[in-house]
Amino acid sequence: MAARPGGVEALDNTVGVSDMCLLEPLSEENFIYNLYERYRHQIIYTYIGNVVVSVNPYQHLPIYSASVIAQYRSRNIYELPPHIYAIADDAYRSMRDRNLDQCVIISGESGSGKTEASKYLMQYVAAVSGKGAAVERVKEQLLQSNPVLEAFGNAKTARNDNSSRFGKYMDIEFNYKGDPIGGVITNYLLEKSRVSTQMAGERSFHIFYQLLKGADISFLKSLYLHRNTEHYCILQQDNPTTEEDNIDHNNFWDTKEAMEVIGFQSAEIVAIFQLVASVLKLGNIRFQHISNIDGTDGCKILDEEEVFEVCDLVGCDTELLLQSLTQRTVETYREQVKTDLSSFEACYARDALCKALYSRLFTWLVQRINESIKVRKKGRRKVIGVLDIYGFEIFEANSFEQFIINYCNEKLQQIFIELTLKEEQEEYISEGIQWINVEYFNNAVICELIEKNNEGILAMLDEECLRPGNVSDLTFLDKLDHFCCSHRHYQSRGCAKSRSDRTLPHDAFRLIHYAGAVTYQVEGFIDKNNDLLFRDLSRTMFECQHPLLKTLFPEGNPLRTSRRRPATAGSQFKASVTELMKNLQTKCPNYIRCIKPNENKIPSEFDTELVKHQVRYLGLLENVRVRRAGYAYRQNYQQFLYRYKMLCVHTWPNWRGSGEKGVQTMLSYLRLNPDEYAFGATKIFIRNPRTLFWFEELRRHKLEDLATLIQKIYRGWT
Ligand code: AD9
Ligand code: MG
Repeated sequence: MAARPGGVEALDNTVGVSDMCLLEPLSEENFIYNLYERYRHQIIYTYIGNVVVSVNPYQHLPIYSASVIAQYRSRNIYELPPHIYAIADDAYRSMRDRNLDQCVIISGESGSGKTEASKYLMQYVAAVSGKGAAVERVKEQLLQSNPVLEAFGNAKTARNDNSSRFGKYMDIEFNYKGDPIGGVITNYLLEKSRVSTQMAGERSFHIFYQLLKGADISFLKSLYLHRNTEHYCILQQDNPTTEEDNIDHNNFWDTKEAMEVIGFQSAEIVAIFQLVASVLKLGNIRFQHISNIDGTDGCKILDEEEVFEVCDLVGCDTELLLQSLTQRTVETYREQVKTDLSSFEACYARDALCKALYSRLFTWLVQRINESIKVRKKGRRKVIGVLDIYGFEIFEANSFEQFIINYCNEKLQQIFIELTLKEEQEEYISEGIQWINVEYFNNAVICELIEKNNEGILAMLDEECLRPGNVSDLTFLDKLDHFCCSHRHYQSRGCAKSRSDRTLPHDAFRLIHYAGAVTYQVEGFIDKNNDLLFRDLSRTMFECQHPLLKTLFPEGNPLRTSRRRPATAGSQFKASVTELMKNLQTKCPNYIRCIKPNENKIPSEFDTELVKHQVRYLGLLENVRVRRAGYAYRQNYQQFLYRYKMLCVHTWPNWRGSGEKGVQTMLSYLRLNPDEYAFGATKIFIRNPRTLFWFEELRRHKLEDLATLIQKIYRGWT
């Protein structure tokens, strides 16, 4: 294929239809063919009304340049070919000019392009909003939070080489003029199990490789590190190529620079890398089994050198760390007794420490960034929130992390249904507009199965974690089988015949998610949900001289008297997701629905079956149906009249009657086909996006005529 032009020309608008609402006839086949045709011509964006459907191109396209940004600036959404920039502009102007807080919800499965979309969106908003040194600095800080969080929170997975292993919601805050003045980032559950283990072909978090490949040898020496990743037991990487090494090397310097732009002090950066290095070194500690004289199991540390070096890095008493890695204090009513850990238990405790250290460091980083970007001035702020959360995942082996990630995606689908399908249909009813109901699959029933108080899977997991006695992952599964087998989205081998699937392993259950069936291995559920660290280790961490460790391990403070059990990982996540959903519901939603065209991460391959699956579960066809059966645009009478009254001699310049009558007068003057609009109780509904586009054109011509007239009058005067 010939090289494509750059700029907005690269977004050829003549291939297929640019809004799926215009498809004739509407069918799944046509929908996918339209996506395919456009994708084949490297046109990755298509609308469903004001929802952007984006197909990952897996190659750099010339559609994100400054000139394209300039062309989308202050233009109506239907004037130019579909682009993320168009909805970014729409959201930005609604926020700035109409005082409406916005959120952009980006969804799609792992590797579909959500994180990239969120960055293009931020880049656009930064480019079109205010100027001046102070504003530029804020923008730079907001943008630079991305490489830092990606370095510490993203990793290579089977699905995506740069997969977000945490959820992120970022509020960008603006002043009354629409200039960015700061932001707040909320992070959701980092997949910390990745710190100690990774599946074949995957990697741990980027920062480990970046540090080893990128840092100066003298810095590595000061952290007691070797350049070679193979030296570290917790790092997996299959024979990295020189190119991969170079990428890690360069990214290290980008991450460091981004930290500096955000405002991290040099000492803070060193402190952060001391902890990263400590995680690597702790991961290298091996234990040897020993039998105690009293017949109990114990263990000894084989790699004391690593312990000494960690102690040096974090200012820890060596004896204390050696002891807390191999022994555990058991508190009874009257006394405290030290018991030896078996080598198995010691490995478990070591891994728990690595994971706790790393994930708490990550949360601290987010807070630290928030400290830098927070708005210090009082006064009313307007907000655009951007949600980029881990996509739906189905791996060969799925564990607690996938369960949490997929639960979150169920909730996002729920909010999409609530706000676009359900609410839209309800609005027609409340406005008294004639309406044919469109059927769609409502996944509320799956959300309930997972999160219902006292009865949902999360509640049962918590119950099992808190239950004294013989508790294991399998007793948790028994409990699920007991309560959930009658649910049509739950399957397990332990269920009665009619609901059982004999192909399932004994230690797994399956959920029929909105996006597909996922089999979860229960191994590790109890542990990961409990998320406990032996108290000896948190005490030891708290006792260290290192500047961050007291903050990261507050429960290690011996003066802390609270014996309250911390909330489980599952219930914390549920609470934060509930909070997030509430927050999103207070804002005007904008959607980007991302689609992954192939599993091979390569350009120009369009796997029809894979795409069909996503189109189905994202409910895109239902979305088009609701949109087509209804009206693309609606606005309250007064606002509509205010914008377009100049198109009619009877309503311009002043209309004295009711808003509704004014709009009626105007539309009949324009001789618009009555099928094209409907009068609701409080709003005018316009069926076809093209009608609106036509109004905008007319309005622009009128404004130009007016401007020419004013110039003439002015010249006549002078
Ligand atoms: V996950 O749920 O975090 O695992 P995402 O975020 O949906 O996933 P991501 O944005 O990371 O996927 O995209 C995956 C890769 O696809 C990127 O690293 C790019 O190499 C590629 N990609 C995605 N979108 C674009 C794009 N608009 N242009 C070029 C893209 N490449
Ligand atoms: Mg991502």
